[in-house]
Amino acid sequence: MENEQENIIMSTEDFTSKNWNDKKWLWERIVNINETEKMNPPKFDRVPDMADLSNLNEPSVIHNLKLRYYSNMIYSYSGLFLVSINPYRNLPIYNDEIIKSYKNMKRADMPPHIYAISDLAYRNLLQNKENQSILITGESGAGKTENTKKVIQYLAEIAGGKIVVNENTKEISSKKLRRLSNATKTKQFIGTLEEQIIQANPILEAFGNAQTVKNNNSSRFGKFIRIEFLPSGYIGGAKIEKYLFEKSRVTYQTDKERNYHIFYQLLKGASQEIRDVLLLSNSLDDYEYVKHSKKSIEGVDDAEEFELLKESMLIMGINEEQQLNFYKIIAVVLHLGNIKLTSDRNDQALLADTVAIEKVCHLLEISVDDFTRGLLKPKIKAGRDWVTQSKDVSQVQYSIGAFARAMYDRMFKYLITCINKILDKSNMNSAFIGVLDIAGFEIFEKNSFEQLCINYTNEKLQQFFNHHMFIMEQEEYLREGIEWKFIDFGLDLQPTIDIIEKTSPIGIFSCLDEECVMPKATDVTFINKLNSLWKGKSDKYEIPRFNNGFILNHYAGKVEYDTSGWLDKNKDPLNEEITRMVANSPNTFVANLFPDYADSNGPSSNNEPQKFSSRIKKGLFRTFAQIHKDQLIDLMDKLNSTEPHFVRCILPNTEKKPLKFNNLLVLNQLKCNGVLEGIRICRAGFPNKITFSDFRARYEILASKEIPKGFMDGKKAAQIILETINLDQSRYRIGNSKVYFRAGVV
Ligand code: AOV
Ligand code: MG
Repeated sequence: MENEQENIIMSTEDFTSKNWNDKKWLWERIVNINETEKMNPPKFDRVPDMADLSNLNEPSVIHNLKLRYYSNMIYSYSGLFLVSINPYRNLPIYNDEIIKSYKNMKRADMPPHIYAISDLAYRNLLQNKENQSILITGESGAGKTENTKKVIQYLAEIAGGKIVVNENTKEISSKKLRRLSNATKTKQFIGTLEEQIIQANPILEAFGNAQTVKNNNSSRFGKFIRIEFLPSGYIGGAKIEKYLFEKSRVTYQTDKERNYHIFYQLLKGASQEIRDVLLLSNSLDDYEYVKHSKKSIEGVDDAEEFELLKESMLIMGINEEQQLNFYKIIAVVLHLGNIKLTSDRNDQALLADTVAIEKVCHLLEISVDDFTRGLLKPKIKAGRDWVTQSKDVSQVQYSIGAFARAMYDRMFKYLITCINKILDKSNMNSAFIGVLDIAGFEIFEKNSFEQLCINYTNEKLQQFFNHHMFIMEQEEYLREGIEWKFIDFGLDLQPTIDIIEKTSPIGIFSCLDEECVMPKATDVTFINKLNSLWKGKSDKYEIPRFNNGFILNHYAGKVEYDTSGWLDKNKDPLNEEITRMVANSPNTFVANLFPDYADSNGPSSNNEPQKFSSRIKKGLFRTFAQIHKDQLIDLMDKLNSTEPHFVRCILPNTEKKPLKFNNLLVLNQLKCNGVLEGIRICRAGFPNKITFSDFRARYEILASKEIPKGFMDGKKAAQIILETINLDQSRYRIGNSKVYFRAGVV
């Protein structure tokens, strides 16, 4: 019988002989019964916690998630953490009433929700006096940023409302603040702290998010938002830390993607008055840095978004005059993109016309002549003398691009500094809940340095998760003297991480940094060196058959990286002469973006300007790879000092459509991000733990007769209580300091 079944495997011939009207064969497949997995009885359909499934296997987890998804239950528990599946439509599950219903509730008493995790973090913060973190991960488009906003909304609602930020707003309650239209009428409106914390997000998204193939509102930077709490439990302040910002998008996007939202918002939404000041037209087609991109996003009105942005800025306390400074940088970038060059007979670059450069210099308040000269023929030191260097068109094009990217990058950083100045009321006694929202793992047709940095970050976080879930948990059992056989889940991601970040043997980042200071190095010498270092040394590293680059085996899949342009991307060197001019502009906003260049060094002074390599040596310049690696180390330290809560976001389909659930796509994500193993350890282990003193305080009443008056140590008391209530011995363990329970017992 079994053999018979195995023989019925569809061959290609079968396709031609099929009756095309009978489509059944398209989805019906006959399999050996021994290769199938056990189903759960229907009473388990839609269980909120997958750890409760009696038959735990991949198909049943998928089946359950899918049933829940189609019933609008996008959140589920998977043992110790929350799984969230992007609904791609607005569900009525995020209002004030629902927030109230989660306050102070036990996890088991309410349906799974991001609010439940937020509440747990808040309660733990108050009870255990320990900083908390909520780590939201998942692929690009899976819903990290949306969930991050919900966490902040929840915390602002349950722990806000008592702080008055500004003298002027003392009499205004946080509810009244919702009348945003007033904000624009009075033009001086400043929100309460909670309102400001919430409004920081639309500002950050306007400048730091963009449409990509994967996500119409893709975060091109990572952020760790710390919400600070006073001992009273009320919100005392907030701080935003930024990681990894994709500045290359400012000057280049594919035709299926867009530049940062703010470019479109400003060009489509700015008033004539602002346009006049910024010398801008209202046509995207007039600007090189946006005209090749997609122009609009389905369902998004950029002009309307611009109005909302201005309101958020006002609530934040950034007035219209200050806003204009930021918009000015956007305009400068747009005009920079329009500078047209031609070559003279000696292949040296010349301006084709002066319109764009005049606009740039007018806005930056610097001399057009100096700027033009500095751009086309920068002076450099050769031996003891200053010589004028001639540049060809592509070299000048590069320095214009690098300058535009640096302007935008520094402006974004400064914007976050401004927001932090307003939100950060650091208090010695405060504790925090940090919410981490980074750019998710991504694989495009072409993957470059940006993707490596993003995927490396995701790999580190996944490793943090694996370590926390699988290693630390088991180490704790051993430490507590609980009988336990160590399970190796085979999820150590260190080999891939090492290839990227190790300095000895030299990893990708170090190799790139070394090449960046070699006089004659190119992208080709870099990849050759890297391949010679890693070829055949690790099964995580492969060499592609075509293209210059390498293949790296990440936790979420193999990615082929194309290494062309990496040397430039890693250092993105600036034309120091023009940068220095800007740093010395009388326009203080502009000048302050480049404080590190604001010295008088240059051909006109006696001091030498610093060459790129000497800037690196003096620590004045750090490569992109170095900065990113150091930031990540810092982030990991921070996370390690908190109690983490994990939220795994899942992408249901790649078409950005509601009510479409692609089984294989979901399964692959569950495998990669450790959801399935997470359930396994949760069921094999003892995920719920209570210290002896807590346990006694809560449950002593169950054994009041058995526990004698007078002193008795916690362990003994716990033992007596557990024996008295006759709890099956397989369902708990008594450690050295805590009682451990199997899932669902408590
Ligand atoms: P991401 O943060 O995980 O990707 P987002 O949070 O930006 O993904 O989600 C992508 C889009 O999916 C959003 O713009 C919404 O349209 C929709 N969406 C996600 N979650 C929800 C939800 N809970 N309710 C309704 N719609 C939702 V990236 O930042 O690309 O890695 O870099
Ligand atoms: Mg995002």
